[in-house]
Amino acid sequence: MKREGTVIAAHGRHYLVELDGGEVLPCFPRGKKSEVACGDRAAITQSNDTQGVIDSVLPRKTLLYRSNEFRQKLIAANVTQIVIVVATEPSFSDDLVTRCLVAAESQDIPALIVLNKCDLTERLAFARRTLEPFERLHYPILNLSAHASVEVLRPYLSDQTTVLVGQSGMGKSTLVNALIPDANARTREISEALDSGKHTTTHATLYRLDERSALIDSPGLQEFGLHHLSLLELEQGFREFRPLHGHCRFRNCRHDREPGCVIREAVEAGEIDRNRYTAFRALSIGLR
Ligand SMILES: Nc1nc2c(ncn2[C@@H]2O[C@H](COP(=O)(O)OP(=O)(O)OP(=O)(O)O)[C@@H](O)[C@H]2O)c(=O)[nH]1
Ligand SMILES: [Mg+2]
Ligand SMILES: [Zn+2]
Repeated sequence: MKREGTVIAAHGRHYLVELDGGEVLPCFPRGKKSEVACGDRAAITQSNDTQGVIDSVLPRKTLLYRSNEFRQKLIAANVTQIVIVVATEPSFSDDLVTRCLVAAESQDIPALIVLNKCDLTERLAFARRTLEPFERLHYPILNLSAHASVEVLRPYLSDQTTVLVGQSGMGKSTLVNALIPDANARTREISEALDSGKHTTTHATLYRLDERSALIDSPGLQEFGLHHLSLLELEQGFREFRPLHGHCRFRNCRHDREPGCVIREAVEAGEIDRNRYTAFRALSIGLR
């Protein structure tokens, strides 16, 4: 029987598809290459009561993914919003935050940053300082503690399909459980009890907040390669570069050491954050 549904869990070649109507069916992709992401809409053939085959993925509104020179890894499809989760402890990489933001900007997906574990006050001031450059760029930043209350985040999630991304241990799954009490997302406590590795969440899962809102939990990121972007897309991903676009002396300026580069001038003048510029330079290597 031909059906359609939403991919609510993607684990290697194993998928869970929530059929329109509500029931959940384990599915496998047709063919060897599986390019199906959590959040995808899929056309499936239901083989029997307990299994189906994904015939095709319906056109995506957005696709969030990362890539290195060899391959790409899908994170989530059809999301309308990205929440980058960082925490007071363990410390987080501002470079990774920038990469997540560039990926979001390149797909025109609005992003916000959650600083979690604000109950751990010792490193709170340091974490806030690290986030200042993003605040100056007008990315919304919410301070909260998933252990105390997540209510400041809830209004942002309504009518959205939101994906939580970030490094391992930041508290993404804890946030999911706080927002959706019957989600039962596996958090570090549970994996420590089961003694299973460092990354607690091993695959992306979509949870329903209500009829029109969903939340996707994703595995912790250690790196976020953006090899699939062109130099122009990368540049557009840095929102503070946009007003300067086209103003460098050379039209094909890579904003490295070219004379008359307005981006470099803005860095020297303190108008563009130096760490952001360094991140841009690192990401631009090899891009055309
Ligand atoms: N003190 C404190 N600890 C928290 C808070 N939120 C989460 N934690 C703890 O942080 C640890 C990691 O939480 P997880 O939710 O498993 O982190 P994750 O981001 O899902 O990690 P991965 O699945 O590996 O990507 C757990 O021990 C949580 O209890 C918080 O607000 N305050
Ligand atoms: Mg997790
Ligand atoms: Zn330039």
